[in-house]
Amino acid sequence: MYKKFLDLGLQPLANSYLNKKNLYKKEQSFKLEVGIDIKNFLVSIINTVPKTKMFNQRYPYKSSTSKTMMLSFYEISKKIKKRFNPNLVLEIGSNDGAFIKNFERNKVIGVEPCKNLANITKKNNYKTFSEFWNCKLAKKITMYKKADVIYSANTLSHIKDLNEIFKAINIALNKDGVLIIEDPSLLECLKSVAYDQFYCEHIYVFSSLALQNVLKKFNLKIFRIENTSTHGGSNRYYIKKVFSIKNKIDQSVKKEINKEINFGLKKFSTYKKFKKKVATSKSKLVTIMKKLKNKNFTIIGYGATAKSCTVLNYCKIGTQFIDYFYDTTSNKINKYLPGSKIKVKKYKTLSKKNIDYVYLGAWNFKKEIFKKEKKFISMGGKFITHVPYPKVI
Ligand code: JHZ
Ligand code: SAH
Repeated sequence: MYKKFLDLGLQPLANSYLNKKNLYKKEQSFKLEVGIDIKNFLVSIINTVPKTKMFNQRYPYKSSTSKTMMLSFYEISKKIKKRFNPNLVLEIGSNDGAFIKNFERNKVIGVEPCKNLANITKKNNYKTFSEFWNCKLAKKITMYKKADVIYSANTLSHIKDLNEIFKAINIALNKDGVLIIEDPSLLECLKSVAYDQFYCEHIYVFSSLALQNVLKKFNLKIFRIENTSTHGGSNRYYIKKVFSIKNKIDQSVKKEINKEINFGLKKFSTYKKFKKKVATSKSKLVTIMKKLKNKNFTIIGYGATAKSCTVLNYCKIGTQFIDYFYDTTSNKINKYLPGSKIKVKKYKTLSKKNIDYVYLGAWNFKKEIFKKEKKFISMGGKFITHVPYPKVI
């Protein structure tokens, strides 16, 4: 049973971009509420949307649109090769191939339910199964050869049925194999009041505590945790079948869990405090927008993210404040953000001539974006962010 601690209102599906034709049609929506399973400390959205409504041939997100992610996938694949020398790597949620393209074609298999994306890697001759991850698929893929490494970034937190995921992983993973999961960290999310980590696709925001509890049932164990800076602060969990852990568990596991306990992830009061901070964040962001608009400044958005969908709809920010969003993703251009109906335009280098303020939808790529927009910044162009608290930078 989930104990509710946050209500982010009625929300559309975060990646269901609108086009001119359906702009004024009633959008599908759901109540975005967040709760915690007190037994496992697992934080989850309470009402979920059927997976096929979110992940289908129209899915627009492409991992390879940011240099930061490309580099991160290159580096982890180098590490995997060096540390584990795998004969077969399996990726769950391979998207457009940003990770698998770092491996030899005969040593890697992708699983990606969105056909438009799976077709990209298939065309590049990477073996890809365009299906949802489950036991049946695990048996089919690894009938003759099991995986030495299963890697899954920003995907397992999107799958409701954790029983099915981990049962299937147990089927597909070699007895000495390593499962590597990478997902946004609940600790970082709460610390930086990044409430936009909650939307339809993010069914769970994992903590080490919760994951450790969930894994017990499947005889899987975390033996190492690395903190990574991607997506606003994530954790990379290294996991093995319990009986195959010969060496000691790395100290990083205890360290991370203690960090989480000390922050208060086991106490419901921590989540109630977060709820208050979220409400403050909303009113501050709206105040900033109102002040700037009253002075007739032009505000645009940068990075039409799934996260933005939560912020814009929760704060009721629409075209009264933001003229349009810039984004580099081909599938989002000339479409409209769900709910707020703000238009997404093809990215152009920012110019002070027609833009004063830029709301950072992709705040998780602040470093990469600020580097790209050096000129705009040097000319006095300003950004607005809500993480870790609403401010102009
Ligand atoms: P980004 C999606 O979330 C959905 P989103 C999903 N649920 C998830 O977990 C993460 O991805 C992994 C654009 N951009 O990665 C590209 C620029 O325009 O924060 C993207 O549309 N210029 C699967 O959508 C968006 O911003 C740039 O210079 O919250 C970034 O989306 C850069 C760097 C990005 O994920
Ligand atoms: N791993 C990439 C992609 C993350 S986006 C990255 O880190 O950038 C999440 C991906 O998971 C999407 O491409 C989506 O289609 C896929 N996905 C969602 N549900 C899934 C499921 N049940 N099984 C396998 N993949 C799934």
